[in-house]
Amino acid sequence: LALETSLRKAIFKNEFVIYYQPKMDLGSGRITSVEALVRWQHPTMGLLPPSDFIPLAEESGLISAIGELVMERACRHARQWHQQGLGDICVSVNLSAHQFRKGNVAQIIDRVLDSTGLPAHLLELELTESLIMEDMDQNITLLQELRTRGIELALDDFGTGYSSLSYLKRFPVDTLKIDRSFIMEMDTSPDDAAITRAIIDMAHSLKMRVIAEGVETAAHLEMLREMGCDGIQGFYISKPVPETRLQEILRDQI
Ligand code: G
Ligand code: G
Ligand code: MN
Ligand code: NA
Repeated sequence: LALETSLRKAIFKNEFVIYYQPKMDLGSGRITSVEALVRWQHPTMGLLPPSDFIPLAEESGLISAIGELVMERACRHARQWHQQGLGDICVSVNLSAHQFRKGNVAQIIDRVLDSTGLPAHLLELELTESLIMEDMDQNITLLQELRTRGIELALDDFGTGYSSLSYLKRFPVDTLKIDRSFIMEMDTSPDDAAITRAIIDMAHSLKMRVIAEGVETAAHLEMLREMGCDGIQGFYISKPVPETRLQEILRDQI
């Protein structure tokens, strides 16, 4: 309860900091998008990772307010990178089921895009299968509506959920993100390599882009390139970094 009280205070004072993890497009070798990952700059405990407070935020419903702050700030940053000549960098924001349940997520996104001036195609939402499945028909309608605005949609942690592949073709998403559990041992596990290759081929058959998470070595990168993967994210490219560091990374590739 003490933590929930201080989390409420943190929202009021906006003590959240966003780190960004670059994603590299394998066709061009360039960073074309980044994932926003929230941290809590706690007044006494230091910089807290999401695992320390996101579960409580989900449980208490405070995740909706935090998610809105994250989206607002991430879109503002992406707009600034554009204005600073750092390129058309797409920013990805993780959404939780609670934000969908509230029913006003489209209005919030519209307001954020409007107030920050970020073009819709430079915002990507990362969703999980379980989030979409929670109220599938209603959520698919909502996602289609967001997509017509030009917002990008990605299915996060793909391969770890329980949803049937027959649902996948109904999900209106642009990109699949292969969960890092398949990537991290793909160079020693033929099974993981086979699953990864199958996901890539299936995504392409469904006209989706596919990116791999948890890429930690050059060997992973080369295997994924050979398999036709479109993009990669992971420590081999960069760990999540503060916004000022991201600016340097983007400046270095101009
Ligand atoms: O690097 P990392 O420890 O930052 O992230 C851990 C997890 O926390 C990620 O897998 C992501 O799903 C979750 N997460 C990070 N930022 C956010 C956020 O802004 N909103 C939500 N709902 N989840 C987030
Ligand atoms: O939203 P998601 O759960 O996918 O968030 C990404 C999480 O994965 C973050 O916690 C981030 O720090 C972590 N991560 C990103 N790249 C790597 C990587 O190459 N290896 C490992 N072990 N974790 C990673
Ligand atoms: Mn994610
Ligand atoms: Na993931």
